[in-house]
Amino acid sequence: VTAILDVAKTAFAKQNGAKLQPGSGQVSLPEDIRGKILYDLGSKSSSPELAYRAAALSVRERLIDAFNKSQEYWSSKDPKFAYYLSAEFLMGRSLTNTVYNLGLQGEYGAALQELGYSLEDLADKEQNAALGNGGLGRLAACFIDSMATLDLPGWGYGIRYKYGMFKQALKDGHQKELPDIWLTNGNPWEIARPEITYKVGFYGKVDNFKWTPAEEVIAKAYDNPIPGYGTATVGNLRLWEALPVAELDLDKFNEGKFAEAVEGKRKAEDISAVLYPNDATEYGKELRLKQQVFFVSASIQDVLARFKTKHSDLSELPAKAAFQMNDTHPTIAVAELMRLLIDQEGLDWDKAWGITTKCLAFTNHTVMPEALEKWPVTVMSKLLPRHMEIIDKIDSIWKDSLKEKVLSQIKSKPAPKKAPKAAAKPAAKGAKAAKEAEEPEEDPVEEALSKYGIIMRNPYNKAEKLVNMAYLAVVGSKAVNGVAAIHSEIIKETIFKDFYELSPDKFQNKTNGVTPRRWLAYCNPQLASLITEALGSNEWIKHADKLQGLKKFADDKGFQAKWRDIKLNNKHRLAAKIKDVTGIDVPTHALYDIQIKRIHEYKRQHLNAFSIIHRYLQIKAASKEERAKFVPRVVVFGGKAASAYYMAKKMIRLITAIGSVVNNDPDVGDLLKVVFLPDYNVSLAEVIIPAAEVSQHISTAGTEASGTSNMKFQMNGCLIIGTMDGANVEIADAVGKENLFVFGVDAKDVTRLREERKNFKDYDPRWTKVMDTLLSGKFGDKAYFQDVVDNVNDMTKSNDWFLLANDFATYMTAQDEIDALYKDQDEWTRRSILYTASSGFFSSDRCIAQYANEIWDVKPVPVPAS
Ligand code: Z15
Repeated sequence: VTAILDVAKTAFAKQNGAKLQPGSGQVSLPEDIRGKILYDLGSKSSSPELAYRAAALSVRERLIDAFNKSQEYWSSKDPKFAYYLSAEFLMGRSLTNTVYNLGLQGEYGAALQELGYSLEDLADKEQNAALGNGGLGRLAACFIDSMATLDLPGWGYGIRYKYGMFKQALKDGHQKELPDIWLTNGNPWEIARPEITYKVGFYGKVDNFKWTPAEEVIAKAYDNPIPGYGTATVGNLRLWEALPVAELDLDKFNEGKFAEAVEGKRKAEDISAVLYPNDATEYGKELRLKQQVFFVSASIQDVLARFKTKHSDLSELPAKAAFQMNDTHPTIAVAELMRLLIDQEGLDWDKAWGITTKCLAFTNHTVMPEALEKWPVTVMSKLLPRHMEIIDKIDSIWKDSLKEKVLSQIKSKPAPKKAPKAAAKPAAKGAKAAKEAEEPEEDPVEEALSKYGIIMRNPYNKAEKLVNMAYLAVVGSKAVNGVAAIHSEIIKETIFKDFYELSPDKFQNKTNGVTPRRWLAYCNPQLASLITEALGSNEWIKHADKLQGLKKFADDKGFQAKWRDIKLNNKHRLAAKIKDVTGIDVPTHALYDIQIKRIHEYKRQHLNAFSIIHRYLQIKAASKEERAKFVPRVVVFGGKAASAYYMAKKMIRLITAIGSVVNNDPDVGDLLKVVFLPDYNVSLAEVIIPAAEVSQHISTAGTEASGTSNMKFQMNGCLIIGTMDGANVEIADAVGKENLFVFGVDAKDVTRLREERKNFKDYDPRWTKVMDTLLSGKFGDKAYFQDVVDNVNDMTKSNDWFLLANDFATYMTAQDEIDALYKDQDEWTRRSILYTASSGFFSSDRCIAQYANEIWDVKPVPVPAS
């Protein structure tokens, strides 16, 4: 068959003139690209945009060849696969990554040069695939890169959003959201699979365990090949698009009601239309739950369908498939796998439960209560009546299994005397009091069991019941993990304490990682060359531990000078970018200080902003001679605020307001520049991170699960100012804590401090000055910033939940240490080299190898070359 196809291909190509295959030596690469411009894009002239698309189409063919080989090979070997279920994959651009991973940079570089272009210039024309919000989505992208690189049979599964993460513009210093229309010119990196479709149902009735959905949609597959580095393996990211079962309602159409005739189509397509732009904040909308079931159901159906082409006994499923649930978003998988096994495959409950709990694993990414999804039972029963029935049963069997334990606990402890409720709350009035009075007295066993309940009462509205998705995931999974050592400890002590005590062995840690390909080798090519030269090989790109070998160069003055030169070149590149998008001139001799991440109170960009105000006041107060001693700084911010996040949007305005005063004050000049780069995304990060000299990871201890940009900065030799939070703790262990600028309270003290703050009086005078300046109107509309200040500075209105005032003094000390150290460029550079040298642990290759060994039990199956 292959031979016939080859003959047919060549015959067709000959007829077609330009369609000769580049790999076959029949046509040169520049000719191939020219042919694509002419025949695929239909243009007789070229432009960078057209050349990008033509080059991408050319690369696509080679990628597909390798992809088909890999998938056929894996299929023939039938190994166990890992399936990474994630509502988000923040891929960024693909051209450079694909060309480099396939080892084609030489060929394509030369071909494009012949056509008058460079790969780098064309790469810039590609739209970012922004199908994710931030850390969680980018982590999923790094993970599938590592799976392919490690030859691990595995696929990602997610949603092909028509509109990804919104584009951020600044209007008068305020965030403005614009739609991300990324598919208009087509997407050369995907392969549509019209023949791979599944139905997903919603609403309707359950009659004697049989569900008849009232609405159905089609999930259509799109494959996105994921090339590994230094291997023939090409993995897959399969994304689902929602389509109507019928294009048109013919009855309505024939009645002449054309708008109504397409109503159903629009409703179906809505499901994969937009990414919810919330990072670790509330969702709560029915459409969001619909998206979740939509992609989870299609993915599991797809896996079962493939499994059944080779096996008939479903009890073998756990030996062939591991599903990793990325946060609570895909956790409806617990109920959906049960439903498919029972309702479609005819298994009994116990057998289905045995299989489900061996196949699924769950990663938690946050302890922030607003991000731990809890769906009202009313919403779930309406949209997913059969799933709700299954969850009810899981919950009751689960609690039954704990009854004896709870009973013995009750017997061993004297029952606490209950004060009569009405008398104990003299102040309770009106509706609230009525509700509490109506509350039925709980049976003590039921009450003791309630803390384990998957179905729980809404603590703010006791009449409402909620499905706690994280608890459903914990009960339905064989393993539960956090994403950094400290975070994995915290979840065992807080949100999952009761579950941890019941099954301690279920709980694991998998410290996050990032791909050293995109985040060092490709985004920082000069540093990559220097590293390869120093280490004598480029093996570090695949074995990041080898970066350790740089340690012996840390004190080498000649090496330090080369290292610094490259940083300076990268700063020039960033300065040009800043000039290009904001018009601001920033000096390249200044210290580049960066904070890029989603805007959130817990990440405390406003703490950074307050310290800038302090710095500004210091400069203003200084004499000419004193000013000469200041270390010039460029402070760069980037990040999006969730559209409905009021305070985050004010934080952006705070930064831009400070920038417009500081950047235009002649007293300040080059000593301080404050830049907010709009529309922070993956490709902007690839320019910013290599140029960074210090980066800020300053969340209130205990709030940032891990952070992953901290690892990217570390890899690129950027020093870190940070709290003992998330992966900062492990980075400090690796680099040596004394080489970071560490400040702030410890996670274990946070709860106590929040309590104590009710009487907080101990304000640092610098802090008070900053607050006064903000309220003086120095940075524009003082009324606008009143509630920003109130939130952190007025204990009668708020209790400074994220402890900014509390951490301010130690933060300022750490800032002073930065300035002092920057004056000693040799020591600064020595540390910078040490950061990169000790970043190997934070490769996603290490992280994914741990998932594969410690959770999935998936083994590498290397695809033979050619
Ligand atoms: C998100 O980006 C993260 C957690 C979430 O629960 C959601 Cl909904 C989105 C982030 C964490 O905030 C960050 O600390 C972590 O590094 C990242 O996930 C990847 O684990």
